[in-house]
Amino acid sequence: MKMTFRWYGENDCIPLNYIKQIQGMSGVVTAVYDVPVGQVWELSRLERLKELCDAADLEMEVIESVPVHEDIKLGLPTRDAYIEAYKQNIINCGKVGVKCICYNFMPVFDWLRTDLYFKHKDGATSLAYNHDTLMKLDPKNLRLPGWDESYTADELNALLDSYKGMTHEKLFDNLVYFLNAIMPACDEAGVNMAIHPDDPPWDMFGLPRIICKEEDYDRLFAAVPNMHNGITFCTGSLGAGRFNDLPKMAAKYAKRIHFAHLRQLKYTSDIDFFENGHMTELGNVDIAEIMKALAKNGFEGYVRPDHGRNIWGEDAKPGYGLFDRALGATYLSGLWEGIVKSEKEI
Ligand code: DNO
Repeated sequence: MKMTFRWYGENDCIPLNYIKQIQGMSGVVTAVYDVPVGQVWELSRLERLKELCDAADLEMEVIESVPVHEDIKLGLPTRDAYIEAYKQNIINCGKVGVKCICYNFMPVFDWLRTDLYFKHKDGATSLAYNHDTLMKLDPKNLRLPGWDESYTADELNALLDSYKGMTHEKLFDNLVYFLNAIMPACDEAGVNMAIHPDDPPWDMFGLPRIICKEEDYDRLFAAVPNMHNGITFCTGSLGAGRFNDLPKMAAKYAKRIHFAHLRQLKYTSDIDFFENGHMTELGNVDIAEIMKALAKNGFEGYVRPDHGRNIWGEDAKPGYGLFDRALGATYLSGLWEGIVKSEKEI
């Protein structure tokens, strides 16, 4: 297991040396953020990021994300050119020592939340999800931080229209087509692909979502068995689905889990939730059992503390402050050390 921390590049207000000061931190998870989706990232841009990480004595072995162009998800004739660009990105990432690329295959929208500043009694804030509130929103006017914000309202409308008639089966076929096409580049570059689950794991605004539950992974690995085809095991996304048994899934797929996002959430109804500090007792995700399942089943991937609360007056990007993610990282490293040591003693 390697503990990592998401870093939004040179514009991130959290400096690399602060990240290095978190005990047990091996490296950062980052990306080139200002190149439009579907284009090749210049090697020099990756080299620049790598130099900064080297200077801070942090590894840069995980990229989150290389986004997938919507034409690939839609299966349009133009997809092949975008796939070629994606392959070049994989090769370029490999050249600077990247070992794992996180991506998702959610149509149009990435993660969805209705409150970025949900207030806790102790003054902390965190992200929250309320289904009824979301259903009342107009998808054509939605914006959340961290998404691709480059669409104009007209472009977003046109994109939503182009998904009319898209089924789960077609979307899955388009994912398999994409993965089969890029696997040779992954083999050549020694890079693992780690698909992020749909967040939350159910259909949204009539758009199909296909990476939500155990059977979805079974189907994915049956279709593309190459071990470079793997998972970003996001406990917050999968955990929002009451139907998912996370420790069971972590054990079953431990060797396919190239990257784990460990995050806590607390249910407030059958479907709603808010995010919380990482400890197991603070929510419905059994972080301790998940770590145990990973450790016992040969997990060798990267971990990062996901979405923290905003605490101690920090004015941070929602979910991505320094303080609570640093606490999360040390909690997770402590759990891991305890599990590994007790395993050796048995
Ligand atoms: C949210 C993140 C996601 C994730 C992408 C991966 O905080 O976990 O935005 O980076 O879905 O492609």
